[in-house]
Amino acid sequence: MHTVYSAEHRLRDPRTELHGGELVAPFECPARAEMVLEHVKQCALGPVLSPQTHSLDQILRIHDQRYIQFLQTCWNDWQAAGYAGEAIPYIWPLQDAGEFRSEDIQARLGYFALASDTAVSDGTWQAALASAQVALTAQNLVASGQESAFALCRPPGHHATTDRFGGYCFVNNAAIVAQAFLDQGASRVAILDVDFHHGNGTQSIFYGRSDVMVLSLHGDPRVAFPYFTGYADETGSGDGEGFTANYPLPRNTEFDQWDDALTTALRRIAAYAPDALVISLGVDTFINDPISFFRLQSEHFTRYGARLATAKLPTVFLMEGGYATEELGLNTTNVLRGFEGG
Ligand code: B3N
Ligand code: ZN
Repeated sequence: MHTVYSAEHRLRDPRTELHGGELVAPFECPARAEMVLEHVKQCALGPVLSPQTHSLDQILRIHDQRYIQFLQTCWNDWQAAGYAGEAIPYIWPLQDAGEFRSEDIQARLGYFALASDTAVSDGTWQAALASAQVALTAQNLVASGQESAFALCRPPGHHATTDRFGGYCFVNNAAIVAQAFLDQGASRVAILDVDFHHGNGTQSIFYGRSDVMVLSLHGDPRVAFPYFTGYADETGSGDGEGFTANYPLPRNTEFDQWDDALTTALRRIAAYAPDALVISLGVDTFINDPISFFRLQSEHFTRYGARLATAKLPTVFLMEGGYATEELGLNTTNVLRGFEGG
């Protein structure tokens, strides 16, 4: 399997994350992608390619222009305002406040942020753009005939909505890849999100559409980020009714229970008969992940990788979360090698 990787991910290196009322060292850090790359090379998964340049238009198929402009200028505007720390929002519009009317960087930060965990720092936009280029290059490989490809995206994407960042995500790589398949002639695309956290951004982007089915296995949002979405009764709306599926799972979920949910999701995908499959691959389902609460062990990642291959679909894997840095590379490559049959 080809891997697409860009060293530009290192430009996203914030000093701070707001957690529990303290500024802590971010869990989502450059060492993550480097560990995965090291394992990709060590296990000889296949060639490692640099991304091609794709037009910003492909990102604008998913994200609002004003939001992208905000990401492009946020750090400069924040610095120009004279703040000493990194850009973290502290005020949000009330739900009934309508369009915000202030252009102050504080107002724009609050408007375009879905949470305050994720600081905007120098290089964030460049890294997020490179992450999307990595994703689109992997999509191109699969669209051109490769059975599968791995986009070693960093920062991740699945929490980003059309116009909100948060949960360590800025640009929704899975949505951009799915849209690229459709724009190149696919009729239906399935996105299966196996990250520990609900992919709220991906869900919201396609909630009213039937040409992209979004399925997500994740920690019960009653007790896990992002809290407000990911419930089993969220099934899509309008034309999209029946094309969203959520499988929330409780604390201490073991592999067998997780795998039962995967079986159900794979049946839904088979019935949908998509032209391509996009996997939002987070490995924060691992037992030792520092911010999650499932109990998958390293060998389970190999087993479910093999199960994903039974869908027999052109497949793009996109890196999402996973914070047990030591085992991150092994768990990720276990999925990919499992998919390839060992
Ligand atoms: O949920 C958390 C969080 C939970 C537990 C933590 N411990 C025990 C140190 C720390 C943080 N934070 C909110 C931001 C989480 C963003 C999730 C990103 C992700 O992987 N999405 O897939
Ligand atoms: Zn996650």
